[in-house]
Amino acid sequence: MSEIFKGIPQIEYEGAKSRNPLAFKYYDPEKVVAGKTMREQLRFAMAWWHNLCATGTDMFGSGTADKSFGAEPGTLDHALAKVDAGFEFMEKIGVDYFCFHDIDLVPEAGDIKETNKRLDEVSDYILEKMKAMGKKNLWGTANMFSNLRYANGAGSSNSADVFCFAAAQIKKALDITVKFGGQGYVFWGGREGYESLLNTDVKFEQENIAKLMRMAVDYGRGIGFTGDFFIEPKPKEPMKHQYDFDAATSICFLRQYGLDKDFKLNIEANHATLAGHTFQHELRISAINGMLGSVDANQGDLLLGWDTDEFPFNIYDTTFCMYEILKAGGLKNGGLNFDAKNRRPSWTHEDMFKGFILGMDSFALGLIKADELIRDGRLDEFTENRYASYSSGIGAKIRSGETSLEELAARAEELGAPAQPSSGEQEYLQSVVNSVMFG
Ligand code: XLS
Ligand code: CA
Ligand code: CA
Repeated sequence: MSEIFKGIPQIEYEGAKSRNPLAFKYYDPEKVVAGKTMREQLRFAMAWWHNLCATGTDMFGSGTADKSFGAEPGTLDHALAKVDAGFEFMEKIGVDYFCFHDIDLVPEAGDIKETNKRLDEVSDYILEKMKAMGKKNLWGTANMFSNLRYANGAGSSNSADVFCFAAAQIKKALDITVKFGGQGYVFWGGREGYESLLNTDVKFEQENIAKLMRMAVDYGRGIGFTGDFFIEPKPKEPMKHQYDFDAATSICFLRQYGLDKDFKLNIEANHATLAGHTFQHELRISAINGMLGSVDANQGDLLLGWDTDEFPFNIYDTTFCMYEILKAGGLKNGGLNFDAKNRRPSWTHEDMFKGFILGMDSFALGLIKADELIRDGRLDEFTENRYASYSSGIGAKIRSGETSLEELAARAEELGAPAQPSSGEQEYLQSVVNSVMFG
């Protein structure tokens, strides 16, 4: 097997002053931050679909990037060449994990038995490489949105036969995830949603999605999958209404159908902003519900409003993401998956590396700054003091549930006029953040 990314060296850490475009400025894998090495804290993953498959096609033009890797696209040879490219890429950039959809790995055949045969062959080859190079699978998933049969959804399809195909794909994707020792299995909604209520039984569809997930859990546990199942919330695109709109909606769904013990959430930055939330909000809502599982590390463009899947660049966002992760005690079975792609005009193989360098450095710097913010302590101290009225007297009784509306009303009457709450001092806290980040 010959080298694919010729001329690209092993990417090393050179420090913030380096002007070498093919070097890390902040990501120093062995540097210890908050008690663990950066490599352990960040657990970066490569998304097979964007990095090895996407060529930059958009609705106005064909791809600009050459991802043939020396083989004819659409052939099994190409599927194997992508494996070679993927492992050489992970090795040179220093990423330990990858994530995949079933049909990122092989071209889908007309018959599912043939697709599965191809998956066996290519996954055997991947496993060989994983063992030889020490690479790991973060999570697997099934693509239940591209094929025409999923036009009306997969678990939410009106067709029971389509539901069977979805089940078959999940079964196989779980088999491969377990074969790779993967730590997660993702359900992103795909086309699980609707365009019009005029033809849709929402309750029926949601019940069916839950049944499919329950069968996936039962099958997965039966074949030895001990990792986490994840729902990846997204509010829109491709469907107008996606059932897994955001973290709160997805948690409600999981609890409603008794799936919350096996599932956590995979939070994607770009999906958070599409839902009208910040990335940090979605992480916090997941974390406080014990549901923070994994992260799709990218960013959107607020001026555009669709799912642009850009490499992370905004250090405030990476800092607050790592702040939430550190506060939650880290990601257990999860990691930071670069569900991100180069912009269409950045079409060279070198750009693939530069995208990851940007993303990895942005998160490394975010990790350093989040740790500094936590150690600085002023945010925590302020927030704790802000609720101080609940630590004694009537406040303590409210917290412990030892009071009643009557007692509280009597207290209000005693006070006579509404009490003035203390200032939120948001501007002061924002300046604390800036002084920690840039001081
Ligand atoms: C699409 C999603 C998808 C999932 C995996 O918007 O981000 O790529 O991560 O199916
Ligand atoms: Ca994603
Ligand atoms: Ca996305």
